[in-house]
Amino acid sequence: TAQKTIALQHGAHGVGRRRDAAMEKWRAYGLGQFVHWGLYSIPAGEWNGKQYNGAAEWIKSWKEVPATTYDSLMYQFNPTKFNAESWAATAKQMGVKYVTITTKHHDGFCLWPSKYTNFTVANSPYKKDIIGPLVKAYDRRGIDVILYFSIMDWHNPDWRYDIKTREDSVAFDRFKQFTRNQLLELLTLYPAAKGLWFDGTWDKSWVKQAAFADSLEKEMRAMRPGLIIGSRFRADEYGKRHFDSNGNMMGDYEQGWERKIPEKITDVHGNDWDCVMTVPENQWGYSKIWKGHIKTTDELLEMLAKCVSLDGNFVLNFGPKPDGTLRTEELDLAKGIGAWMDTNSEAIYNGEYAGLVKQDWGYYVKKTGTNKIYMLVFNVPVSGALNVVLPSRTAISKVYDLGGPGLSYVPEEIGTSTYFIHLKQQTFKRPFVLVLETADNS
Ligand code: JFZ
Repeated sequence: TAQKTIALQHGAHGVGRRRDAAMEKWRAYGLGQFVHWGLYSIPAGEWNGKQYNGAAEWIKSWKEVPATTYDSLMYQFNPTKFNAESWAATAKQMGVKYVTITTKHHDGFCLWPSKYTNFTVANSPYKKDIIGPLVKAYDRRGIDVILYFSIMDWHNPDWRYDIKTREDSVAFDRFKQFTRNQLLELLTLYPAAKGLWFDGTWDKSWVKQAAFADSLEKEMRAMRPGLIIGSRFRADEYGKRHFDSNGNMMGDYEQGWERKIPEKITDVHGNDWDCVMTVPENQWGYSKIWKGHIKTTDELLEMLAKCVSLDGNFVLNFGPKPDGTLRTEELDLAKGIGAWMDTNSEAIYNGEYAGLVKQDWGYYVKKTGTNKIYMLVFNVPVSGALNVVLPSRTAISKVYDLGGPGLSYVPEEIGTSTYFIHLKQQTFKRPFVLVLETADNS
């Protein structure tokens, strides 16, 4: 059924994937890192001995926490063990290709010395810029940096959740200028940053700013050709977010896959997307106690495989401690993922949806321009036989394991372009990758 298209001034400005070099590079990343760091790492999910039930980075919003007491945590922010190079080295070893760093979360505290507010690192005992050294350290290692920025700002007195009075509107106009100033400041200070990751854009006050947000987005893009902005920045003039009133995505990639992964390729509508994921259920900032299920290396690898197999990137969150170091659990996961990537990253970088019928053993990934199909195997059947169904007239010419030089298989053709790959008799303790080299046999 044909939908009527309505004229929009502030909807999507392009339909379909961006094909410039910056976005092609983003699409090929596969694996990324998220970093949530700010004043909230100091209380770490606890206030006066009581456990906060929500996410640690939201603790300021808890009724137990007086706003001014929270804001005075600035005078305790002194991460003497912070070393940008060592964070970047961990990320590099893990195999990530991009990192998204919180420059300012909802609490409004800036990890860079913004000249538009006093609520920044410059006025903490630490005094120094955090963002600059991180951008430099990651960029130097070939890891692209994206700046996370929360529009919602609990510290700025001009922030409003909605605009109901004349006074609200005057205050929010000041807030819009403040937001613009900070964003242009970030782009000016950190020319190496490749994109902006927006958050805190769901309140009515901001949703009503279609014209302002649209023009600000244009201004930022003009300032930084190739700049990457997700779908969580602005709404159209009817207040539609992510997708405009005609159903077209606003921004360069879909930012709605938060702690969830699509099931099938049609769920992503041909758009670029990434999934951001926490290690425990829902903690982004450092939380002393991790309640509930803690994801393991192999579970995270399976999520990575699934994302790449459906044309997305997978981004794992880290919540550094107030002293500037990473917690052991996260360091261990980084190491585990990195060790697997050392062997298997060929199946992740540049990986794409393979267009094959999904099988129960795991996920297919292909690479355009090659004759290779990767099988990322997470569930080995008791029979040891992995089923592969290729398009008709496609034959397998070679099968080998990325992890075992010389470990190859002779597939059994059980039907037209349908095969069993009989695994050698052994127990499989870790996920592995088989490469299928294909040939046209028409
Ligand atoms: C937001 C933040 O509130 C949170 O603290 C964290 O920074 C996370 C990455 O982003 O939380 C959200 C935002 C959007 C959704 C869920 C949580 N969403 O669209 O489902």
